[in-house]
Amino acid sequence: MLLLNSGRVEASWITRGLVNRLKVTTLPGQGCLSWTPDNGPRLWPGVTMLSGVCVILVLTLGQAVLGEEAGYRSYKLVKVDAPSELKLRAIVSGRDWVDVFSSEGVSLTAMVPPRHLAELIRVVKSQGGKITVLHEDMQKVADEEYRERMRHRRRRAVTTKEQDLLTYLDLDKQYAFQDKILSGSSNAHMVKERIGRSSEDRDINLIRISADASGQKKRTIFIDAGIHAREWIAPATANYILYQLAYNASSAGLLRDFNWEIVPVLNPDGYRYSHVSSRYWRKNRQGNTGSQCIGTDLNRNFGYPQHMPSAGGSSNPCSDIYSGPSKLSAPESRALKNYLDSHNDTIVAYLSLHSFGRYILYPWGYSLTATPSDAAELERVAQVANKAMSDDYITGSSSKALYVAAGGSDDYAKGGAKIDYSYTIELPPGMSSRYNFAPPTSSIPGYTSEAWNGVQALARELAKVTAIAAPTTTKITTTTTTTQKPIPVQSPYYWLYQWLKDQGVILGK
Ligand code: 0X9
Ligand code: ZN
Repeated sequence: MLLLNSGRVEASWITRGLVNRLKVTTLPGQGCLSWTPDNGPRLWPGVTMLSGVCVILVLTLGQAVLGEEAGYRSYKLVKVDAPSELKLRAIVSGRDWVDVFSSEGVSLTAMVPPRHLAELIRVVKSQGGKITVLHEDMQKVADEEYRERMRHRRRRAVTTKEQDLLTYLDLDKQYAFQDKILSGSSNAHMVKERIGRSSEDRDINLIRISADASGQKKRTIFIDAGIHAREWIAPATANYILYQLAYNASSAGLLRDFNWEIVPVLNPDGYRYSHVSSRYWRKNRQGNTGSQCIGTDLNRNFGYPQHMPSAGGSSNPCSDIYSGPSKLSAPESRALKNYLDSHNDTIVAYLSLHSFGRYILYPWGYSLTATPSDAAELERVAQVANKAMSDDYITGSSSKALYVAAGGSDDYAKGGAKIDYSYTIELPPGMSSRYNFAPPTSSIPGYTSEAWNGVQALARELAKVTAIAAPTTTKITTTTTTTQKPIPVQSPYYWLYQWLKDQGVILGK
């Protein structure tokens, strides 16, 4: 579509499943000046002409420059079945252009650039495996997804927070939602806090939800989403959880037992980029010295127990799983790390929302052999959440249930920040669904409410088995309560302790 507007021409067209916006102006004697949100201004010198001609020139010459490299024309989605996990690893290893979407046992689904398909077919065959092309052109898939989204789009500029829960929000709408949610609840007290800034200087926001404004120190459940840009169901789920906690009166018990801290989009730059430019973008948008390629995979950058790109990450900045030059080199991972470190006296559970595949994962991701001493307890609580959802989540340590990948936020939360209950939840759809990072808008309510059921069940379980030191912000006048130490869950008197706590005789926790 072209719009003529007093010498300036604006064009918009759809590629990569996204609307591209281009403004072109004639600069007399100098040439054509184009501007796109992603590429900024660019001068096309040596041509002095009418605006309309400028547009044709820029559209024709500009495809490659103005973002075609971010498209997925003829990219294939393939399923690889290998005879063993070892052979599956051999197929992928060293091939940084294989963008693994999901993986289960001896199979994986990945997106592959067309120029590498022949090589992949050869390698899979030489390892005795099987390769099936699921989609011939991922651009078409992204375009179709975009059209589906547009069919569900609210035409009104102003939407209610309830309407916002029914769709995938672009970054501006996501920020607006965070502000909308803050006011209007009679059930909960909320504050927004900036925990850091992204590499492109955007706010990384956290919403703290508590029963009231007293500032009472309580056990806290921390949830983040959007570490990976393209996993849009994750921020949508975080928003839903925020809303339910703050606006559903039946969340009173959960607010009595816990404070909640939620970061709906940890990687705002990447999230925005996956909306406006490149649908399958995963990393942040940080530049890399000595490379044209952009971005670090934040979930390879947390450096626990140390920076280990060779364990399921990559040292190649062009890879989708680039671990970064050093641990915590990305401002987004640093922001999360600093927050967890400085609030680990209250945070009892860390939940990181990702997609897809329906997994509940816990540490360690960095090693197949290392196991946390409380793995059985982590598994037990994961099962409680699973039962409250569709009961078909795969639970387990992430290295065993999924794959080895060092540098994850969950490993840092447990090993670095010493938060006992640390989970990565891979939200729906399941592994075998034809929708990957793009479940249709119509499935959002089902998926988000399923996750909310799991989170509630997990919280109710953790209310029984976790405790923090007595609150410091509440003035306690009686001596009996200040000296009361939490009784461990194994104690035969735990039920009595819990009951006294519920009656308000013992404060805190
Ligand atoms: O690979 C990841 O970072 C996560 N899967 S995803 O498909 N969302 O990219 C899994 C992370 C599990 N945790 C660790 N490996 N520490
Ligand atoms: Zn992810």
